[in-house]
Amino acid sequence: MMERTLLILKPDAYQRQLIGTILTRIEHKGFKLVGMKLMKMTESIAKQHYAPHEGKHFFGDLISYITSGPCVVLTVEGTNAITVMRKMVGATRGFEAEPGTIRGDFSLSMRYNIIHASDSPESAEREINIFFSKEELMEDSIVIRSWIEGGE
Ligand code: 3AN
Repeated sequence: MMERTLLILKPDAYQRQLIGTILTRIEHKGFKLVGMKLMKMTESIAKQHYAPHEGKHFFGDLISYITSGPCVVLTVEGTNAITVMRKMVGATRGFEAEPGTIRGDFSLSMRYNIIHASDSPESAEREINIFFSKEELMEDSIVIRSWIEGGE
């Protein structure tokens, strides 16, 4: 099933200059980038995004971290994008994530775990709408197909 999911390459990924490496994995897997922004999240946007964790003991630290530096926010599209990206991302805690996953290869930490990926179709829709307007999401498959097929 064609799906879209929201990814956040977090401030630790930016600081460690891993953005290109992670984007390469996502593109090589076959996902299409349909939305992409470099942004330093405001506290208000961060709280909206992490609303399901409000009240938890780590909420304050989570908001401080995600607003501490630039993030790359993406919407990607492809077959079963939500499940497949969660597999590619790996377990929440870097020290538990399997080698070969993004967290497994690049993080040992629970908080500084490089990347966020939506965990369900409902979260994906909610999260995409926080970061992207309809006009900011590319509807480009026809253009790309004509290139691949050697059209004008
Ligand atoms: P995931 O990012 O794997 O979906 P969530 O949604 O459970 O994980 O948690 C969101 C973020 O909150 C995690 N990426 C992590 O940075 C932080 N977090 C989750 N659980 C804890 C915890 N028990 N203590 C500190 N930080 C946590």
